[in-house]
Order: sequence, then C-alpha cells, then structure tokens
Amino acid sequence: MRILCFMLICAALMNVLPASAEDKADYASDFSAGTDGWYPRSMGGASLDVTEDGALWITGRSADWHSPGRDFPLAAGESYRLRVLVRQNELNEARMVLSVAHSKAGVESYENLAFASAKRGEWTELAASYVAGAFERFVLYVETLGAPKLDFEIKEFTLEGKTLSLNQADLPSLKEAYASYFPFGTAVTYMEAINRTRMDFYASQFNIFTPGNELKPDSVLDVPACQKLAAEDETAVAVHLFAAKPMLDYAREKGIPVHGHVLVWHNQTPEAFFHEGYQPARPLVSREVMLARLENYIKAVFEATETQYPGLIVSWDVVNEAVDDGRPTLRDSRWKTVIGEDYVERAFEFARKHAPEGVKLYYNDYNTAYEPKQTGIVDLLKKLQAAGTVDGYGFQMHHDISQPGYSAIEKAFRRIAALGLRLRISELDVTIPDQSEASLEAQAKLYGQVMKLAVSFADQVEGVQVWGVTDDLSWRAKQFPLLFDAAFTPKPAFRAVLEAAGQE
Ligand code: 9MR
Repeated sequence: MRILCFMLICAALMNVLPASAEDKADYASDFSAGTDGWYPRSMGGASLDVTEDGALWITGRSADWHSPGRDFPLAAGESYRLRVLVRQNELNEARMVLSVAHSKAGVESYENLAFASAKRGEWTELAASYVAGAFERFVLYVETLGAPKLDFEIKEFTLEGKTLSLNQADLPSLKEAYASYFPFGTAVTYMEAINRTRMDFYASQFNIFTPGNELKPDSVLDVPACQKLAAEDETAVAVHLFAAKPMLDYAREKGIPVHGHVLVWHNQTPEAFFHEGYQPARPLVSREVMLARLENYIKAVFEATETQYPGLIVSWDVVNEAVDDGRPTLRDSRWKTVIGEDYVERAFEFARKHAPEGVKLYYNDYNTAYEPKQTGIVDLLKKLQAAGTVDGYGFQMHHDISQPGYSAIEKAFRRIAALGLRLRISELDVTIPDQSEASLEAQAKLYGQVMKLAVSFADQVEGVQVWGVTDDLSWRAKQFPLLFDAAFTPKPAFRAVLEAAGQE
C-alpha cells in the first residue's frame, strides 16, 4: 500500500514540476466571501475589513506603505494590465499610488506603477501597464503619498495577463506522505501568517506550525506594562500575544496544532527583563528576583496561550541554545549571570509546574553534530531527565551541504535517541552556495537522508519542521535552504523528502 502511495505521489509530482504559465489567468477581486487573499502590509496595527458594499477598507495605518496587498504569481517578462478603484473620506484630496513590491533571493525592491489624486468621497481609478521583471515574488498594493494615517478603501481590482500557476491541487502533500509517521510542519512568521493565500498553501502541506519569531520573549514580554507593575512588585511579569495572533488564529481556525518557540533564550530577549524596574539603565536584579520573574514569565505565557487558544499549543521549547559552541558547558548569557548555572534546570521545573496537562517540554539546540557541544547537550539532557522535567530534545538541524556531513548527523541523532527522550527535528534547512543542478541535488540528498533517519526513529519522533517554506523568506535566503523556490515551485529537495517517506 505504501509503495502504491509512493508511486502515485511520484507520478503526481512529475505533473507539477515546474510551475507552468497558463494561457490567460485574469484576476478580478471579489470580496463577497472575505479579503480574497489580500492582507494588510504593515508591521502590525493595520487591518482590513470588507465593507457592506463589497469594498476592502484599510484602517490603523501609521506609514504610507501600510497598504492592502496581495501576492500575484506574475511571470517575468510578461506584460500586465492593472486597474483598481480607490476612495477616501477624510482629506480634500489624497495622493494614492498603485505599487509592486518584488523580491529576488530575499531582497525586496519596489516600483510605483500609477499615481492619482483621490478627491474626498469619489471613487478614483489607478491604472497601469506593467512588464514583470526577473523577480521571484510580486506583491501588488495600494499606498498613499504623504497621508500615512488615512483610512481608505479599494474595490474592483483587476489584473489581465498570464500568471504562473502552481497546480497545488495536484501537488503531493508532505503532511500526507508522513501521516503514518509523525506531523510534518514549518516555521511561520508574522508576514507569512497575514497572507491567507500563502497560509492556505501551507495548510495543504503541513500539519504543525511554529512561530518563527512571534512567541520569543522580545515579542511576548510587555516591557511597558512590566515597568508599571515593578513599582509595586519587582517580580511581576506582563505578557501579550499580539505578534503571534495571526498565526495562532489561523491555526485554530484550521485545527492545526502549534509547537511553542521559545520561553528562555539568550537571544531575542529584552535587556530590560534582567534589570531593576525593567529599566536597562538600572542595575541587574538579584538571583531571587530573576528566579521569580522566570517563573512568573513561564506561568504567564502558559496562562495567556491556554486562555486565548485552549489546547492549541501541544509542545514548547522551554530553553533554546543554552550550551556553548566551543565547550561542553553552558554559554555565557544574562540568564547565567543573573541566576547562575542552574537557570536551565529551574526553567524546566517551572515549566513542568505550570504547563497545561499533556504539553510536551523540549530542550532545543543547534550544532548537535559537533563536539564538544554534543557532550554538553547530552550532559544537560541527562540532568533534566533525572529531574523528570524534560520530555524531549529538539534538533534544530540548520545544515549546509558541505558540513557537518550526514554521518556526523546520524551519529549525534543515535546518541541522543539512546537517552530515550522524545525527539523533534525542529528547524530543518540545508544551505547551498548556488542554484546549480549539482547543488540542488546535493541539497536534496541531505534532506532525504535526514528524513529517512527520522522515519527510522518514527516511534520516538514527535515531529519534523522545516524552518520556512519558500527560499525568498528564509533567514538564510541567499543560500536557498528550503523545499520551495520563491514562486512555490517544489525543488528537488521536496521530491527527496517525499521519497524518504516511501521507505519501509
Ligand atoms: O528565523 C529567525 C529569524 O527570523 C531571526 O532573525 C533570528 C534572530 O535570532 O532567529 C531565527 O530563528 C532562530 C531560532 O529561533 C532558533 N534557532 C536558530 C534560528 C535561526 O537563526
């Protein structure tokens, strides 16, 4: 049966590689059932609503570029005809712009395509012809010029011309290929989570999500609120989930579980956390105060997530990257300075005490295949295991085709598996120096090897997650580390990952 599935998957895959140009794929916006893939381009704050007469309203803007935007899979070299109507009711006249944000290898650039002055209350047309440049991703959007706070609406957006179409309905799905083994997931960042077209694609491929940045302490710790509370109680902690909300909302709507990342880390943690009054200019707090803040932070995060999203987060990285790269001991960090060598153990104790029933607790780290770090990780895990506070280990697996090499990866995996912990591959990606066929095949080979290893430990593996979906949005975009290119075309590595699921 599994072999049959595998053959069907391969046959389907051959039909969809590469993405193909359709004869004519005009687009006309239709907001009758929602925002139709449009999303608010901003760093948070702006939001989109469909009006009663079928237009799309943007509110909460604070910069001219804050705009309704939508991804369009345009084909380089093709010409397009664009048109949209825009209306505003606040100013006598407002300068409106139809623009495109295009990116290649992770570098975004912009072109203004059409300008118009919109008089108060009048529907005004923005129209342009556009020949798509050699980019991998295109976002079309409507912005203002000198009116950053203006609310406005758009309707009847049309695009004529050939768009690329990835026949996603026929694309084999990673989550289905791995269904009998473990969930297959991805990291999702804020800018991805607010793009519904993109998220629907992710939901077709993945069945666990983790926030790429949005549940880290610098997103979650509410420093101004903590500063106010500190006047009364130096140990009080306030948190919010604003940055993670789009992803958590989407996951809840679709019933996709979430892995939480991360409670305690030396990185992406506000310096204020460690200081009296939560004021970075004041002295560091005492060990006692910091231990109480640590416990209160962990408790507050679990309370916030469980109250707002009951049961959605099934596991957490409690501590991330605590072991040093060059020594088998803990790295220097604010946590170690203020609390001492036992901060990791205390964090796990607090997490065990306050975690909702059944939520699995992980220690997560990178460079597991390297000594002496590997030994440091094993020693730490043994200590936590003896205390009964850890459930598993998360291998980040940020690799490159040239190092550390599969045999070192396998050896590390077997050594840690032997501890009897649950295992996750939490941040898989594989960098390559260029997009030559040889590099892409070497990348595919390593992905395939890693996935076969995970499958051979399927009883112990709780899940595998890639650290992003399309190369252009990766943290290492310039080294093309993921399974899809910017146009969502599956790369050879995607095929290799599917094939790895076909082994017995
Ligand atoms: O993917 C994350 C990237 O957007 C951030 O800029 C970066 C900064 O710390 O963190 C990245 O995620 C890291 C993860 O949280 C822990 N392991 C390493 C990941 C890649 O740096």
